[in-house]
Amino acid sequence: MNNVRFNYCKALLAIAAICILLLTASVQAQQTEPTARWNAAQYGVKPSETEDQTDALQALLDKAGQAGGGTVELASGRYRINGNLSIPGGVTLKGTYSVPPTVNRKDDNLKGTVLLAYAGKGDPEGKPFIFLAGDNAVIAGVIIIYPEWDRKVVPPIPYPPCIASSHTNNVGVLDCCLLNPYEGIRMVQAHRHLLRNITGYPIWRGLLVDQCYDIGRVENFHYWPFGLSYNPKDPYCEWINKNGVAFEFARTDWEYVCNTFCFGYGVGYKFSEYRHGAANGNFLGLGADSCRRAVLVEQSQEPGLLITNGEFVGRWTSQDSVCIEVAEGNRGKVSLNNCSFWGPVETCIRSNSAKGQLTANACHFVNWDNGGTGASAIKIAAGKAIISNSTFQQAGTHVEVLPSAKSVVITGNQAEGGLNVDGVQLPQTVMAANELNPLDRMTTEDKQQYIIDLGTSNDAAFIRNWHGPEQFVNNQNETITSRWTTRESKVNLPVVPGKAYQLTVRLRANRYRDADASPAAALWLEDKQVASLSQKETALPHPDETGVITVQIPAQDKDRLTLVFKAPGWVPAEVYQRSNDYRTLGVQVDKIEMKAQ
Ligand SMILES: [Ca+2]
Repeated sequence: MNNVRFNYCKALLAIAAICILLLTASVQAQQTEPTARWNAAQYGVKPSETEDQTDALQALLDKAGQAGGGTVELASGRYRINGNLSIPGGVTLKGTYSVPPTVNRKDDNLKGTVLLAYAGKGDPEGKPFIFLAGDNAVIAGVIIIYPEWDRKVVPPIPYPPCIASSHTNNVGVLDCCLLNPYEGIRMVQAHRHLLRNITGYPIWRGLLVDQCYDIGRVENFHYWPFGLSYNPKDPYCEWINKNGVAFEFARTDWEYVCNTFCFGYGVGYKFSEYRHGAANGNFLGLGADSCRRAVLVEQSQEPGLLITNGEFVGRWTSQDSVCIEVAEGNRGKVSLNNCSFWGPVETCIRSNSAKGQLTANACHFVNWDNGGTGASAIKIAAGKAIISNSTFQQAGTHVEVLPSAKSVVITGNQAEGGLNVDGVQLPQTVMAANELNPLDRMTTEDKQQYIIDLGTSNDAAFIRNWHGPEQFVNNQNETITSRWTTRESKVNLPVVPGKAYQLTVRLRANRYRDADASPAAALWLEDKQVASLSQKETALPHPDETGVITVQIPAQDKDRLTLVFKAPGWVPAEVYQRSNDYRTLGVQVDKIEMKAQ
């Protein structure tokens, strides 16, 4: 037994000696042999929510920089960083993640590397939390959380950028979650940046690129309300939905942006101009949901913005949202190819730029005219535009050309109810090979006698600025299709020149509130009042019944007349206690009939 115990002790001693030798060797290797990786835990950096790790981690980053670069590895854990970190050229600060993580709540007990940021509270122009200080500096695989953030504080407290770089080449931000920074990433004179696989919900701005003169890459972003239970009416969510910008591109040459998504911002993608100019580039697979402006082009370079495979989605009950707005001063071309627009929105594309050119090719549109007042899917208020090979999945006004537009070419489009263009008669509107609407298809014989049946899918080509289609049941239990007029609703009436007509308007009698109240409610033909809409004068039946107004129209030179329903308007919610209907209504119309005499 003794012998065995003696041998056992000897073996233990021998093992201990070997261990000491190995340890010594390893310490010597750390000191003398070159390495490309530093494990931060071995240099006094430890996970702690209470003890500041700034100095220890910065010292190791500097050491890696002095060694010529390499990777500083941070093990799983929450690291409190009271100050700022500067990553030297050639150094990667790397956490545990190799795909971008997401977070449900900021206090989740997450596995993986989490940096807790505190510095710069209240100072948006202060030092960034992480500065990529030299060429090829990289941060990768971490979650960054601002623990002092509080969604109940509105407006949110500003902080400096979470990650920034300037006067560098080839810096990178990879596989990170920027959970709740005030400003996410700022790249100014950071040429050929590579920003890839980023999640999070930056508050005021997610990304700014400016003064980047060689091609930067932005790929696979997902800016979505991580860490929040989202409620559009919550003041914090509302603040971001009004003031937040997910992506902003000012002067950058040939920026490549691919597969990026954002939710609930004031502007999803903002193209702006500061002192050094604006952007041009390739924007493939942009997504924006529930933004006031999915894309806002304030300015772009003349080679333009190539936006392909975009998905631009509306914003619930909003009546002021536009998916793509091109501002008046924009000079560059905006090219939209194979983009899809859906979700409730007022207008999908609005171009106001006199010098710019907009092309929408092979795009798809549905769910516009959220307010139901006849808003168009595409509105060209200025400059030049081409709308081609696109599809519109609902009846309504598909394209609106204003007299201030320079040239609008509309070809090869299909639309529910036939393509319906407002401004078709303008000399600058050129159209060919579009799906015809019922008005386009009318022969001279058709024009002798026809009925516009309001509230059915083929009424859209005839009407402008009406509320949406709806139905009511009359005294005979018949379902009547109809539309309400707005304060001023128009109807295009084709006529055969030289023929007199009888016009018959069939409308619902009992909701004549406005007409009762105001003698100004009237029917106009071109610039002449032709009939009253007043209850007394028209003596329409009561209640829930349709009555008729007839007007004799003398022979005309032209082949189209405009009938206008004018009314000061009334609001159901102001008349009926239980109503939630805040629309301004005029009268409810079932049918309009024209008959040559
Ligand atoms: Ca009808």
